[in-house]
Amino acid sequence: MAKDNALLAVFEEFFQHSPTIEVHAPGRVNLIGEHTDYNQGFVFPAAINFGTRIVGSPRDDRTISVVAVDYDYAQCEFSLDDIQHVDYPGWSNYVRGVCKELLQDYPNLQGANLVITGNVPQGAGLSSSASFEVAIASAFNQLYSLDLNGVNAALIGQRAENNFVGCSCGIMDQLISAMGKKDQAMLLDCRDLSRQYISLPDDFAIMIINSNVKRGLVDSEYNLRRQQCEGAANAMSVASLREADLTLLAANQANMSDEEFRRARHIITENARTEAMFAALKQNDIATVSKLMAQSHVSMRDDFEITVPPIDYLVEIIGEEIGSLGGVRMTGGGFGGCVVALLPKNLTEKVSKLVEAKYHAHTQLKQTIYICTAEQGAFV
Ligand code: GAF
Repeated sequence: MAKDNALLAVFEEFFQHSPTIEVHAPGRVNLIGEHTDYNQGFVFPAAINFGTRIVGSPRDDRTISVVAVDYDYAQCEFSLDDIQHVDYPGWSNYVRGVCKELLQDYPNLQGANLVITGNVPQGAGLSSSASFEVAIASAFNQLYSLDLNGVNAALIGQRAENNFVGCSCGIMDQLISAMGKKDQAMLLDCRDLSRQYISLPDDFAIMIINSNVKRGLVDSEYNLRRQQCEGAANAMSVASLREADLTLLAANQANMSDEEFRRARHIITENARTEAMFAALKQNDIATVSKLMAQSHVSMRDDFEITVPPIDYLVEIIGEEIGSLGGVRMTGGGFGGCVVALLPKNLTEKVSKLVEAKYHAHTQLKQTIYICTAEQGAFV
């Protein structure tokens, strides 16, 4: 990510004046509660110290002019009166999508000059897109004093993703990017969007290990999981899987496919684990945290079928190393991406060395490790 002063200089070079606003929106790591958000369930993410930064100025016409520092300073322009999805440059669809959704609520929106940079690893399951969407919403909020709050901004970002970009994602990523708090994780109830925050233990680190598995077919597999969950909910005559429990599921097993059954079992058990993990962290009961994260991973691997062998391998070797002193599981939408470990700070070096020694030899891939901190969201 370009440094702030550098960003300023880029802006001045492209637009011949100084920016009037600067905003930042973080990516996120999810500690537990995977694919539960669009099933009206619980998620437990933290915003992280990687994000998207934008500097901008207002315009007196309806043109949006954007420079993407990380795409070789590519510049793209479009009019708020004619917002079309484009094949190229793909990144501009996030700007277009958010503008289109903003126009629903603010039809008289004016244009903007924007320079954007980010350092959330892309395609790693750390929400680079949500951070981009929330940063755009935040930029317009500041440029035109729009009275957006974090929840509205998150919903706008989610609608942009659902309606314009084409992924039927839930609300977790945008909401934590907008509403995360420093040094805290957030238990979000995706049914009513109520939030409870909890400080992470001082002597613990959030360690993220990027498997660097290239994620393929993510959107289509993601959308398919969502359909299967809806299929299972229909078979049980409930509005969402949040309303179901294991007894109802067993009673209706004959009404659904084996896949629908296992997808639903993951969601039902994952919701329970997510609430239990919040309670365990409150008690500083790390042995329980460890067990819940391990169970979550197995459920994602066997019932939801969203993990891949290199990720399973990372979870296995790290889990063996840290035992009940910490937890480890895949984080994010799946089909590649990252593993998250919540572990005592004094174990991070040992775990890094272990992964370095074993991961490449076993998978021919090279990991990237980030020791992260929980950070403040764009609207906090
Ligand atoms: C992706 C989605 F964008 C989120 O809404 C969530 O469903 C997550 O996958 C899985 O928990 O990040």
